[in-house]
Amino acid sequence: MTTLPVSRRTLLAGAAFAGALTQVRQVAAETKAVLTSATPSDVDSLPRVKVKLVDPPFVHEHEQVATGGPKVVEFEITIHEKKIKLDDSGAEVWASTFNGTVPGPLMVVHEGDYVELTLINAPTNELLHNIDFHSSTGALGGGALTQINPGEKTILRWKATKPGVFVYHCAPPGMVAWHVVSGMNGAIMVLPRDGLKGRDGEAVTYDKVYYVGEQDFYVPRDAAGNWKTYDSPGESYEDTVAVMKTLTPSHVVFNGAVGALTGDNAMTAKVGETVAFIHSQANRDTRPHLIGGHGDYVWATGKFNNPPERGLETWFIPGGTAGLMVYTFQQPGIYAYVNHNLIEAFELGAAGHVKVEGEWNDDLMKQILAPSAV
Ligand SMILES: [Cu+2]
Repeated sequence: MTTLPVSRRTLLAGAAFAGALTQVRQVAAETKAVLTSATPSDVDSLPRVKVKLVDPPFVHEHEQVATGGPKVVEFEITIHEKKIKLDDSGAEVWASTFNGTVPGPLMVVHEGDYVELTLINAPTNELLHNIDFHSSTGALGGGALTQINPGEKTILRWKATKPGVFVYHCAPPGMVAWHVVSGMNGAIMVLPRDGLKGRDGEAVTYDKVYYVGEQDFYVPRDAAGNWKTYDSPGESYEDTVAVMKTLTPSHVVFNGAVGALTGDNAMTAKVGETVAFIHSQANRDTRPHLIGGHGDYVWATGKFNNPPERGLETWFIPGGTAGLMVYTFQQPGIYAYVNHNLIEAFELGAAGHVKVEGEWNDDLMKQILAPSAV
């Protein structure tokens, strides 16, 4: 790691925003006092489960219908700042990551469970980080209680009271946008205890689940139009913010890079299998679409107290939101799963593949005449 001058490093750690920081810390202290006094004393007697997180697009093992009562679900995430390659043209970015991946890992709990996250800021990092869970209540989503410098850790517990899929992201005072578009976001799914339900109360279950995290990146170019590269996250800060302010991303990708979910990395399914796709975008609006398929059940804004929409072609997910789509595949083949702003999909990278095996159904589609001369 390049050593930064102290003044620069301090700035990057957020101390230049001392006013805001002090304010946030005060809020944090007050909130902590309230939280402590209001915390039910029986949380300590609840069963505890330790969950090992896995890298997206995969999701850790979980029950769809909860057995037993509420639990304390323990997760551990280490924050790593690392250089990642975005494509084959030399574009790279100093990503800030939860657990080393963009997006961070998907967590799954049930409504009424307590999430207990140990958050570690790796000592090799240079920036202050924290975590804001959209699914939690109070203290800037936990952001005010979790600010940690490199080499520090913190433990946050919050009760999952709202069922749905929700974004989480880093939100350090004064630098929220930069951390989020440096890849520091992920999602959590809070399932209803009795599982997902359709509009008529029917059970909606899935055979497998994938987590697609869409990310906009803003890589600066030099005067000749070549991608600029940097020795540390801090060195890239000013140039990157300048590009961010154009609101024009250089890349819009799934799971951290162009091609992260295509070819050998494609998602897979079988005909007859029901697949849940969780899709998050922490910063920008998006519109997922499965080319050749549909959204059988779609919670576009991801909140399970609302009934799902049925049979959609494309669904809209506002920036700062995670959504869920459930589809039963009916035909084999390679499906493209895209952001249906097709410029973002095919020119900037927001496309993945689902490789589906099984029997072709002629009733649903049949080529009556292969392309031939008139
Ligand atoms: Cu951060």
